[in-house]
Amino acid sequence: MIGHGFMGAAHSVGWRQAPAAFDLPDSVEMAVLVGRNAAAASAAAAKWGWAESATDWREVIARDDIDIVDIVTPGDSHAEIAIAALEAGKHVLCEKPLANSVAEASAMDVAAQLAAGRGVRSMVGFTYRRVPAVTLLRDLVASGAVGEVRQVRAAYRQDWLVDENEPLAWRLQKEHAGSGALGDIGAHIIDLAQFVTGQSVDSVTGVVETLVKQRPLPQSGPGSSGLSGVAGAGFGDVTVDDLALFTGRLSSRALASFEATRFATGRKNQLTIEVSGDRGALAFDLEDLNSLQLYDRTAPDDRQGFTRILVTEPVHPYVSGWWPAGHLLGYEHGFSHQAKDFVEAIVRGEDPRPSFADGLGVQRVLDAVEQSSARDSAWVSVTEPAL
Ligand code: SOE
Repeated sequence: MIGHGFMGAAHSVGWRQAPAAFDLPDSVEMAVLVGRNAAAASAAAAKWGWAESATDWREVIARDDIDIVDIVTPGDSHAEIAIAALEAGKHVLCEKPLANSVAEASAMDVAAQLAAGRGVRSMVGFTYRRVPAVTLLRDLVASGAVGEVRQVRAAYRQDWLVDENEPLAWRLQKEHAGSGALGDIGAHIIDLAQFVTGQSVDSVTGVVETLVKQRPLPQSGPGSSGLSGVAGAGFGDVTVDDLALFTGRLSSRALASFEATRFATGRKNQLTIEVSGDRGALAFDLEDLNSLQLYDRTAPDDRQGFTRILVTEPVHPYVSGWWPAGHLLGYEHGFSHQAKDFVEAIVRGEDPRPSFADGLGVQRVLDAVEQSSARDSAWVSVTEPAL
């Protein structure tokens, strides 16, 4: 695993628990954790259960005893590491967003397709697909539970930038993060909207805004989580968006609204998605992640209303690996489901989803939203070449 910030911790828990919860077709050894700072990497490796630590990712991907490379660094290094690892014959799991630009994501997709021809697999870490209630939502939409999809409403809302003195973490710098709320959390809801409907976002209109243009520089370089830090002397420019509001037209011509914000005061990490169709509706809220709300228009008149499905039963996706019926799962379980699905795909010789092509598709939507915002919110086709 390369990187060891917040996502490194989450992925480590996933890798550690997946073989215990699920009957994987091969063993998983957490071999090496790589970080630039030797002492920090060594401490993280000890804390999260990696056998060794190292500082040079190139040396590690050249090792014969490494089969999988998991990339959890900021977006500015995804393309370089992923392409090198795929060329070295390693299966690659890369954190979202796939890259910082469409050009980088395209190069990664090309490398992934060439590697797939040699039996080398790749996947992008849109982990929320693997929250059982989200997987169930997708399955129910596919089975016709809501009928024809007419509208999707998706929002990912955080508030960690409301304080204007919050320091300039790497997530606020375009050269490291690519974009702000748009790419960091907007990418998740674009992926989810496409995943649960089975449709692509074909065109968008939107606006992105940077509300606080300068922030205190962090005390000792950007913190590794990119989410917090201690303010030091001086100020620097915020070069990414703070919030993004956009509308997408799906391939069926249904409309989807998206809200990605770090300024939703009081909302710490709220992700909601609602799919409305001519037969019913389904709604998911990450703050209540063990359940799903179903509305069935065909139910008798005296029983109309959203009903809560508790997604805690062995029949539900992934749940049978964990606790007896009715016992709850949390944020971290999605990372185990991701590790499980990736290992299974590798051993079965299948290309896992979300693929780098899926990641590139999301990147194109992100790019189109920025283009739309720069053009007074004009509609922009997602396949349109960058300006
Ligand atoms: C920060 O906004 C962040 O950690 C995202 O980068 C993750 O993808 C999301 O799961 C939680 O919030």
